[in-house]
Amino acid sequence: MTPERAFRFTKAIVRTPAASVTRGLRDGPASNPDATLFARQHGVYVDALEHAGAHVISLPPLEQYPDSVFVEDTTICIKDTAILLRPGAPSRFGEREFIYPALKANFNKVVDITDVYHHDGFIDGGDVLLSDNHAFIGLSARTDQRGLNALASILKDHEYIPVQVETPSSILHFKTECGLLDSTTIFATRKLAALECFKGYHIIEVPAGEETAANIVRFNDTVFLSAGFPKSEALLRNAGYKVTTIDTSEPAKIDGGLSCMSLRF
Ligand code: CIR
Repeated sequence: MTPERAFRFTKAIVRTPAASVTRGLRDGPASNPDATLFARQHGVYVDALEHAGAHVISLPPLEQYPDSVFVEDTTICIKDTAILLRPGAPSRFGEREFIYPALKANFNKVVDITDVYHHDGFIDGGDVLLSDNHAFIGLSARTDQRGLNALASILKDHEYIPVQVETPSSILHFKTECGLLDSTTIFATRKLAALECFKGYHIIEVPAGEETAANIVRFNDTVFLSAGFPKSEALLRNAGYKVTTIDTSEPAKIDGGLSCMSLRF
């Protein structure tokens, strides 16, 4: 197993937000995102990935899929292998076929999770947190037991130890409230930390009231943090991390954050 494989990357795949992003799925009654501002924030995100060392592969917008900017939910990337998932929201299922060509072009091997036990379960990438050794997979409204089992069986072949977690029902995706800071440290809300699933890891708890900050991205030496969370920013900087803040006000209106807007490998 390659040390630091969970955050040493050279490439990222993103998809330009479509104008239809204003109709993205959301849990609550949040107002529609502003498509122009969303695109601007997405541009800043792409620049930050490049600055952190990514060669960014940018895919064209898909108007028929308002949530397709959130590419993370379609795929798990592990070195030279991509695992094509079965997203759990009916309106997003078709995103699979549009990410597939980019996976074929950029990975040595693409495994379609559908082929594992010919299963018909569901799983979103937002429910999967990979460290160097563990694959934490959260059951959620988008990820069921069959989807989880299929992914776990594939990941075992890539030297990951699967850890099944019950995501509290108030949380959309497991990673909505946690993220990897380094090989042994996880940033997690109190609610997720209380599940005691991160045994053996050091947890830095997201300051109360800043739970939305939990969805970070570690890319090489940089930790991306959503802007507007001063306690989290100070906490991470004081812990020695190099932090870049990015405004995610528009993705947040449709339950999106930082990790969901890219595939990193
Ligand atoms: C959805 O509900 O599917 C999108 N509006 C948000 C997806 C966010 N994805 C993620 O956190 N991995």
